[in-house]
This record gives sequence, structure tokens and C-alpha cells, in this order.
Amino acid sequence: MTTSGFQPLDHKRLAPDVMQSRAQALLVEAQQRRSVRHFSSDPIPDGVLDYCIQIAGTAPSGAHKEPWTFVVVTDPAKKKAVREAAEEEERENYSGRMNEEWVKDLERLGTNAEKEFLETAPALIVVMRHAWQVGPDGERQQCYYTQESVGIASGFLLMALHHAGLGTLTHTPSPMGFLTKLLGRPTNEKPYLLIPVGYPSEDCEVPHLTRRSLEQLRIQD
Ligand code: IYR
Repeated sequence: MTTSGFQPLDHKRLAPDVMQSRAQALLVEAQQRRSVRHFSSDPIPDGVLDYCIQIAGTAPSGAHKEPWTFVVVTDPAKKKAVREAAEEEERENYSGRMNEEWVKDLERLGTNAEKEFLETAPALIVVMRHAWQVGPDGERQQCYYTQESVGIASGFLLMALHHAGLGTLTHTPSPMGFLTKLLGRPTNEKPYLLIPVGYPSEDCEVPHLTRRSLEQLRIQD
């Protein structure tokens, strides 16, 4: 969307009790979200990913440049290629690129260099960050606060997918520059996150984790 001029904001105040119950209901839902590393290969119902990607596209961005693209990978051969390239990087990470403290911090997540979920999950969404954009005459156009903008859009996406009943993982095979080429994207698009999406497998387990309480989260002046 491009803007030209101004228009009145379409906003209606809600009754306080409605505000409270809507916020609380969203909290209950958000508390159920977990990172999923074991997926069913069952397909995702038609249209769900498209709605969620459009929700991600409502995120605010620096100078409204919308510096993002969401590449959806469902082709088994392509998922296999992503897995192979990601595992190659991860083997290097686990066998030396990550320091001792980092490897120890990951112990409770039970992760390793094997990334079966990259093939099992019915879809991989690769969030691409536009470091710059190309104008109509091929000129390079600046983008602003792209890390922040794409981070917010990714948060919207994760929440939307969770709300729709799907499991996700925020996976960051590192480095992940290989994805630009593998997915045939232009060089201004930098891979930001790789999000496997699908139903969690029937036997999916997640680590015991607690979250910070409101008292720890909120500092009152
Ligand atoms: N990218 C590796 C390692 C990893 C790093 C962090 I920080 C995590 O929260 C989880 C994993 C991997 O995906 O295994």
C-alpha cells in the first residue's frame, strides 16, 4: 500500500470490560504458544498461510517501506535442499563455531545439528529482509530500521500462525545467506528467519520452560 494524503482514522472505542476480556483472552492464547521441533506432515488448510502472511504485512515499518518478503517453500525437493544446506552449517556450529557457554545454554532445548523438521513440516516460511529496494528505473532505494521492522512483522506472523492453530519454530541456521541463492531471490533480500510451519506431531514434546511473571516484566515508574 502506498499513501497519498490523509484520511480519518477508522477507530471505535471499546467498552472497558470488552477491552479487558479481549486482552486477557489473547494472553491465554499467547501463553499456549511453544516452539515446535516435531511436525506432522499433514497439509495446512488452503488459505491459512495467505491470511497469516497478510497479517504479517500489516506490521509497521520504517518510512512504510514494507521491507519484507515471505517465501513459502512446500516443494519436497526444495525442502530437502534447504535441510541439507542448513545441516551443513549447523554441523559446523555444533562442532566449534558456537562457544562452550552457547552449547551449554542450548542443552535444555535438546537441539543438535539434525534438522528433520525442515523436511517434515509441510511448509517453510523464509522471512526475507530487504536491505534496500530497487526503484522503477533500477535505482537503489534506502530502507530504514529494517531489523526492527522485519522483527515486528515476524512476531505478527508467529502470533497469527499460532492463532490459526499451527505450530512454528523460529529457526536461524547460521549463517543463512545460502537461502537467497537457493530460493532464487534477488541480492537485496537477506534471509532473516526460517519458520517451519505445520501441525505439531501427535507425540511432540517440548521442554519444560517457565516465563517471566508480570512482576518481573513490568517496571512501574
Ligand atoms: N541454530 C542452531 C543453534 C540454536 C541457537 C539458538 I540461540 C537456539 O535458541 C536454538 C538453536 C540450531 O538451530 O540448532
